[in-house]
Amino acid sequence: MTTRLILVGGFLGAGKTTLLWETAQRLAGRGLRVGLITNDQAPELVDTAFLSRGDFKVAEVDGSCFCCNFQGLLGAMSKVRAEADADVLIAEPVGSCTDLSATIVQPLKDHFQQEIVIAPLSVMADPVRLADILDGGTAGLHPSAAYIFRKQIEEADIVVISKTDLLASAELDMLKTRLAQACPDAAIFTVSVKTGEGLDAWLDEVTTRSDAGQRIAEVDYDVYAEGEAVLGWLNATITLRGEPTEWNLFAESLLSGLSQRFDSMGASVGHVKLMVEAGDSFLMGNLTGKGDTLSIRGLAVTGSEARLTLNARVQMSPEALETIVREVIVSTSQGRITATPVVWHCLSPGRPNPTHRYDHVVATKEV
Ligand SMILES: Nc1nc2c(ncn2[C@@H]2O[C@H](COP(=O)(O)OP(=O)(O)O)[C@@H](O)[C@H]2O)c(=O)[nH]1
Ligand SMILES: [Mg+2]
Repeated sequence: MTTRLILVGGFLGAGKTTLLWETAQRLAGRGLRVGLITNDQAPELVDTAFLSRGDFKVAEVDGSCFCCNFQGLLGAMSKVRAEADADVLIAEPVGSCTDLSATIVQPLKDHFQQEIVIAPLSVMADPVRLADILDGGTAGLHPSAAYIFRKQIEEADIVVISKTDLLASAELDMLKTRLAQACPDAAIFTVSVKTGEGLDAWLDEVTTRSDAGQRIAEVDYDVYAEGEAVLGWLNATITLRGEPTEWNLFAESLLSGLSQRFDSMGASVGHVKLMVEAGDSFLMGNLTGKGDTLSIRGLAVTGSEARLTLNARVQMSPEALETIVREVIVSTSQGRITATPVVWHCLSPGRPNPTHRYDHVVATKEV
């Protein structure tokens, strides 16, 4: 039996996990069995915790990106394939990762085409960041992180402009035209998971096409490594206990406290996301840039105990990030809640060192 693999890349905060969730539901609605694969530099991933709340099997590759841990990706694929008896696997690589065509798609085509049909490499792009990058800007990112963003777009078989509900239709048309000029060989799709716009059209494409990895980008690994290394990376799980608390207000105050600190330092936010789980209810909080990107979804019931999972990727040293997160948790708790870290990982991503890197496009076999 062959399984279809849909890889959804794109920069931190582009909307990948949100798309994975919605796509999994829609594919299940089409009668397909779906497995999901998440990826991060460290365990305790909000994405995994969130996706695991659905009815789908989820495997996490952590400790390194897919490209640098190709065996880990293969292991996760076979695990979730077996557990879910999956027709379709959807995998989300780390948002600061690029060169996936050379390091993942080509080796998979070379060795596993009998078992795995690979959908065209989809790369999601937040429309606000994309517009600035196409203008030659850095979208508020470090220049080397903006380089990663550009390389992700350059290698894509399909560029998916996300969050189209944030744009007026004339703005979206203009963005598509500019993107088509910049990437003449890529297919361009637009989606909003919020409104459902464009989702089925993209889904039809990635469930029928199998010409993945049509091009390989030239990537300067020194710049790529710098773009990742400038980010402090924190994954933590924290138990919150104390006086009865409205967790939605707590989460909002925590994120806005963090955002104020980062913005006042001029520190560029790749992505800060959190999940608060209280009993059976949970909420998700996100920052994908400055304070105006703060969003809270879902509802965690008021109570005196909750579990907080927090992931932050912000341009500063891991030590500085750790200090700020600790301080803001304490100030948000106002002496009424005791925050006890259960797991705490703080790091700066190491130099990418892919298991494989192909310098040529492997032909797709007829299936
Ligand atoms: N307005 C809007 N926001 C979205 C949409 N899709 C995702 N988001 C938000 O974008 C942020 C980042 O989403 P996430 O899926 O975690 O991004 P990832 O880092 O690429 O996996 C979250 O605040 C989401 O709620 C969309 O279609 N419209
Ligand atoms: Mg994600």
